[in-house]
Amino acid sequence: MASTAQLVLFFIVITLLSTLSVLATHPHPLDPLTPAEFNLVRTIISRSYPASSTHTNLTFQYVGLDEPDKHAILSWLSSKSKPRVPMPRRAFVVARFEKKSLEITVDLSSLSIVSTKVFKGHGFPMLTLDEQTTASELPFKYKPFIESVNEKGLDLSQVVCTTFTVGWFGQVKTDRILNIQCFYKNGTITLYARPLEGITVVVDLDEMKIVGYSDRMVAPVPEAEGTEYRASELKPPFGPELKGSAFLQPRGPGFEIHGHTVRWANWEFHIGFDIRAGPIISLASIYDLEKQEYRRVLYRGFISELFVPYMDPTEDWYYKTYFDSGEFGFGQSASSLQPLTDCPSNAVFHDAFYQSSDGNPVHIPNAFCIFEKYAGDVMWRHTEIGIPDQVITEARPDVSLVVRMVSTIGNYDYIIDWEFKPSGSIKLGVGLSGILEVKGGKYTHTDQIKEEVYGTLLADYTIGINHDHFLTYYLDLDIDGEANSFVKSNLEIVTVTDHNTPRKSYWKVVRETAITEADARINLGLKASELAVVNPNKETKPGNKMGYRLIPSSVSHPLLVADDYPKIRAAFTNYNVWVTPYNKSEKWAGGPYADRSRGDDTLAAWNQRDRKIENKDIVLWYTVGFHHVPSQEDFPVMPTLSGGFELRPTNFFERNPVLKVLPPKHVNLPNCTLKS
Ligand SMILES: *[C@@H]1O[C@H](CO)[C@@H](O)[C@H](O)[C@H]1NC(C)=O
Ligand SMILES: *[C@@H]1O[C@H](CO)[C@@H](O)[C@H](O)[C@H]1NC(C)=O
Ligand SMILES: *[C@@H]1O[C@H](CO)[C@@H](O)[C@H](O)[C@H]1NC(C)=O
Ligand SMILES: [Cu+2]
Repeated sequence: MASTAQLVLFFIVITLLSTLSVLATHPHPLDPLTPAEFNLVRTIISRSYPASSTHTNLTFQYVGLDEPDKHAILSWLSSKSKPRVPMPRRAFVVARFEKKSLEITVDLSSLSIVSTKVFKGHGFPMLTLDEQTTASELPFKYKPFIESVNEKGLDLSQVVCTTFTVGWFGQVKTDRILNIQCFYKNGTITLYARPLEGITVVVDLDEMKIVGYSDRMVAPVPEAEGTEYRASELKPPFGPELKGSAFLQPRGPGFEIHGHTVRWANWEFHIGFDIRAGPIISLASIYDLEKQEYRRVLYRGFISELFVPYMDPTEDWYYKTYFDSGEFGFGQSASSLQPLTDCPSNAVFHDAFYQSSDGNPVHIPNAFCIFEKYAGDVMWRHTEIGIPDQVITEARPDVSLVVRMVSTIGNYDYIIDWEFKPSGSIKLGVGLSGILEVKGGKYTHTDQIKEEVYGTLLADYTIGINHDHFLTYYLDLDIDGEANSFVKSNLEIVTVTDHNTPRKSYWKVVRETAITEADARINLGLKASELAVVNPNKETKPGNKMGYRLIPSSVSHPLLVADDYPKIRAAFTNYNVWVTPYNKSEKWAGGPYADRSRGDDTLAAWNQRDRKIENKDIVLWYTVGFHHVPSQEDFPVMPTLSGGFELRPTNFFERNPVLKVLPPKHVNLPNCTLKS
C-alpha cells in the first residue's frame, strides 16, 4: 500500500506533467481547455470541495477558458519572440454546491483557486446533461406517473421522458426546477411526435426529486405511423434520386490547420469551443495584397444566446420559452458530424471537449468540420461587348471556406456555419432542421377545430405549435484596430427644387455616427440604411473610412407585449442590432445565469447605461430571427430552413481584393470531356 506522502508526491508529479504537456502542445492563449486541463480543474477544486457520500457533491455546471484580457492577447500576438512564450492559463467555473452557484476561477499554472464568489443574483447556471438525464429517469420510480401510464393502457417500457426549462413568470422566489414531459415510442424513434400531452412532472434539481405532478391528459397519443425518417426503415417508392455531389481538389485542400488556427487563401483565424457558446471564432484577419499584411476584422465572435418562445399560453405549454444556449448549452449539445452528409467529402473534422457534472472531460468527436465550398457560384464576372469586333469575358468561381457545427437541442438541430470568402466577406449561416415540438390534440381535420390550437394540424392528433427562433450573435469587430465607430448610412429622399432638371427626386446618403449606445439600437426594415462598423482613424487613399457592413437577412421582431415575462427576460431581442463598448464580462446577451432569469442582467439592461461608443473598442450584437408557423412539410423531420447575415468590407480595401485571383487551371477529370 502506498503511503499518503507517496500519493501526494505522485499527484504532484502527475499534475506537473500534465501542466507541462498542456503548455507544450497548446501555445495559443485562446485555445479551449484541453482534457488535461479539465482534469486539473477538477483535481484542484476537489481539494477544497471533496466528494462525500453523506452530503451532495459539488457539480460542475460550466467550465470554460477564462480568456486573458484582450490587451494582453494583442500584445502577445505582436510579440516578436518566436515561438511565443505561452500565456498563463485560467479556467472559469460555475459550480453548484449546497444550493448555491459558485463562481470559481482556477489558475492552471499555479494549480490553485484564485477566487471563489457566491452568485447572489437571480437565475441559475446552465443545466448539465447528466442532471437532465438523472431527472428524466425520476418519473419511472414515481407511483402517480406509473399509474397514469398504466391507466391509459400504455406500456411503461415504451415511454421516454425529457427535460424542459420552465422560465420565469413573476415568482418572487424561484427554485432550481425543471419540467419533464414524456413521449411514447412504441413503433417510432420520432419520440417528439408522440407526446403524452398533459402529463407534467416537476423536478427540483438541487434536491433531485419530484416536487410536482399533474395529469391533464385528454387527447390521444398521436400515431406512430408516418413519423419514420430513417432510410433503412422507410418503404419504397424512394426519390427524388440525387446523383451525389463532389468538389474535387486534385491538388489537395487549400487550408492549413495549426493547433486551432486555420489559414486559408487570404484568411487566418482561430477556432475555439465553449460548452455554452459552441464555436468561437477569434482573431479573424485578412491578408491585404496591396498592403502586404494581415489586417484584423474580428476579434471574437460567437452565438451568445438563442431564444425560442412557443406561442401557446395553456397550462402545459405556456412556460416553453427556452434560452437554448444559456440553459442547455449550445456547445454541450454539439452533435458529432457525419462525413459525406453533414459535411462534404473534402471536409476535415475537429473534436471538442467539455466537462461533465463531475468535472471529467467529455469528448465530442467530429464536433466541427472545415471545408472549402464551391457551389457553382460566381465570385465576379464581366462580359464586354461594347468594343467593336471583340468580346471579352472574365469570370472567377466563388470558392469559400466553411467552419460548421451542428447543435442538437432536444428536438431541434441548428446548423451553424461561419463562411469566409476571399472577397473579405464573412457569412454567418443558420440552418434549422430536426423534429418539431408538437402537441397532442383530438383533431384529425382542420374542419373539426373550433377553438384556438396555437399552431398547425400536421397529422392526426398532431399540432405543430407556432414559435420563434432568435439567435443573438456577439461580434467584437476590430476593423483594422480596436478603436471603431458604428455608422448608420441612411438613404434619404431628396426633393429636387431646381427646375433645371426634369428629375423631381433622388436619394442621398446621410451618415450618422452613433455616439452612445442609444444611437445604435436598431430595428431593421423600417428605414433604408446601411450599417457599418468603421475605423474612424483609418482611411483609404481617396479618404473613405475603412469599415465592414452588416448585411442582414432573416430579420424578425418579437411579437409579445412588453410586460410578458419571456419578453422581459429576452429583452435583448427587442432590437435587431445593438452596439456596446467592449467589456470582458458582458458576453451572454441573456445574462450569465439564463435559467429562470428575470431579465435584470441582459444586454438590454447593460445597454441602459447608454455608454459612449464612438471611436472605442465596440461589440456589435445582431439577432437572426425566424417566426415559425409549422407546415406539413416540416413533419416528420424538417427540411432545413436557412437564414443568416453577412459582414462585408466597405472601403476596407483600396479596390476589389479578388481582382487578381487567377482563373483555376484546367483539371483533367476522369470520364469527363469539356465541350467548348
Ligand atoms: C459524491 O461523489 C462520490 C465519488 O464520486 C460518490 O461516491 C458519492 O456517492 C457522491 N455523493 C453523493 C451524495 O451522491
Ligand atoms: C404498440 O404498437 C403496436 C403496433 O406497432 C400495437 O399493436 C400495440 O397495441 C402498441 N402497444 C401499446 C401498449 O400501445
Ligand atoms: C462591465 O460589465 C459589468 C456587467 O455589466 C459591469 O458590472 C461592470 O461595471 C462593467 N465594467 C466596466 C469597466 O464598465
Ligand atoms: Cu422552428
